Amino acid sequence: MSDQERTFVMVKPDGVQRGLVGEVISRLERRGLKLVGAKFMQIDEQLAHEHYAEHEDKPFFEGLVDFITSGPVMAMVWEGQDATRQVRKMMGETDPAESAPGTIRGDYGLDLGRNVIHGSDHEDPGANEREIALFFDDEELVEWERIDETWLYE
Ligand code: DAT
Ligand code: MG
Repeated sequence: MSDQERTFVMVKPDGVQRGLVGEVISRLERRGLKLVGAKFMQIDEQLAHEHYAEHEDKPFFEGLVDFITSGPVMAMVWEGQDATRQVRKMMGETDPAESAPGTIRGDYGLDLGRNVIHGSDHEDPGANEREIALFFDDEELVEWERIDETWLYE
């Protein structure tokens, strides 16, 4: 059970509208990742700006904020070995059109601005912890053991 970490994952408004919340959760569960927090919510303007602060100066920023606040999202925290990087691999590339079949974006998206899922950036150290803290209070996260943990980890 080394390298256990938590990562922030969100089914975006397009994924929610298209009924993909269960599909995303199933894939992460089956992989062996553990759900430790979940919140079905609507993101307001301020939270959207904080969450996407790194993109503030990009030309697509306004459209991104409009999109992420346009409907409910499923915000979640998932835990597991190397969780941040593994979730990113399961997501595919930022652009669904460049994402391999078998990845979430490669299976469920076609357009860069409608890419179904957010996951913390594994190349940005601390991004996972920052995003978790932005969306969840400590007491909203649950510590528990999956019954199959001894079969998931050597
Ligand atoms: P990722 O979501 O893969 O971490 P990112 O952090 O670079 O990608 O960008 C955040 C989101 O912004 C991304 O999911 C979709 C949108 N986006 C990124 N680049 C874009 C672009 N060139 N045009 C339009 N939207 C873009
Ligand atoms: Mg990112």
